[in-house]
Amino acid sequence: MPAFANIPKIEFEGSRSRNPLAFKHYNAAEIVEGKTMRDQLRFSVVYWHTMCGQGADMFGSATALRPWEAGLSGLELAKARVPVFFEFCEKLGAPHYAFHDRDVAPHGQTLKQSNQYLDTIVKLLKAEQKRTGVKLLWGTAQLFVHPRFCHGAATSCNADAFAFAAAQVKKALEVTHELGGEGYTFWGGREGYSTLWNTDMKRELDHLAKFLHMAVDYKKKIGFKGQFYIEPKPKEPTKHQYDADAAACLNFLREYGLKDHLKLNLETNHATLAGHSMQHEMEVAGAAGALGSLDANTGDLLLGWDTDQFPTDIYLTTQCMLTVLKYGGLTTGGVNFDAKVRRESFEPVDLFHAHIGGMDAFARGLKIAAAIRKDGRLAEFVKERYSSWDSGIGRDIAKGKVGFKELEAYMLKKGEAAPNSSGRQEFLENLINEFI
Ligand code: XLS
Ligand code: NI
Ligand code: NI
Repeated sequence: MPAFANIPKIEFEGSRSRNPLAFKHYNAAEIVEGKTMRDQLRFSVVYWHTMCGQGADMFGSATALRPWEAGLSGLELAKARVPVFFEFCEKLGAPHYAFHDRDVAPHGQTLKQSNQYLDTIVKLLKAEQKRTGVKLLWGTAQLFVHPRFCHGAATSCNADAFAFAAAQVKKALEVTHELGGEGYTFWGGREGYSTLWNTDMKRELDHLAKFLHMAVDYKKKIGFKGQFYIEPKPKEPTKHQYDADAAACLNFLREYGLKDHLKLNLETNHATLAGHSMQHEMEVAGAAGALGSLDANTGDLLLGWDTDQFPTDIYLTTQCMLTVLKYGGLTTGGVNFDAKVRRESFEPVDLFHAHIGGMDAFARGLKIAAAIRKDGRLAEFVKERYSSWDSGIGRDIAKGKVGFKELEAYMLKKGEAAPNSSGRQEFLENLINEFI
């Protein structure tokens, strides 16, 4: 008996449809900027929120109604979730998914037992991938729930915690490889500190770099060709997370010779927590050739934590897709809904509404971004704004032909800088609204 027996396959019905279980904008086969929407957006469903999220928060217990879980626990529960998850992805038409080792399979009493549990589930995942054609966008290891990681994993003061984490990532890389994963993500769950009084920051960062180098080596060893990602997040759970934002991650990667091996997996809510917009984070990554994948969600600007809501803001998705298209589109990465339904939205059908809404919001963002690019006025304005660098003294500076001495001589002769032109922010904001 299918888990979502009353829910049909979600079809594209167009913007006039009033069917909550249909796409109004996401038409997988439609071509936008030379690729199908399916290939431009590469949507992905996360296992942890979708299958394991129970609606609990720090003040209240689980609310989610998940009939397929009735009476089950441990490995039996983990097994029961697999076909439900793939039924969900299939009905939604999501081409990808992502998981942590410990959300698909439970923690065992020992590492050995945990590995056995994982192997059992990986067999089922593999069969379901084959049956449905749904692919693994990226895998990851959960290195933050168990008490052994209370001081962090790769940055723990306890070398054994580092060793355990290494063993766990080794296994997670193997299974990601086995499942044909297109990537692997490192989110430094507890890699940070709660107080500097007890912390040797330099030592912890050295260890984190060592850990990632080991992962790079092991990746080569097993012939895993997927893309590695590092996911920035500034706080929560610790006061300060080392991978605080895109710029901090890039600096860390460069400092430790890891830049060629990892791109960034950027999450909207993490950008907000860092005091940045998602577009800012994407531009920072894109400019460094490190725009990898998106954890598509959104925060609530009135709440200061990682609420992981589904993205519905067309401005946000437009900005995301403008930046994605600007940097050549998603290749190995995707639009991965690292997002969860609200505690108050406890029925299974809410999972569908949430994902359909996110997919439609990104589909609109994609189409709007493509229209803005086709129109060309925005790009033309920016090009024109910098035109003083295309000839004369600007070009000489950019080409490294002049230094301070020549520039002084130039200005002494000229007397005053050429007049500035208006930034036209309001004009541009209005222009964007023409498309939204
Ligand atoms: C948590 C992170 C996490 C990563 C995967 O805030 O977003 O879900 O994406 O470990
Ligand atoms: Ni994430
Ligand atoms: Ni998050």
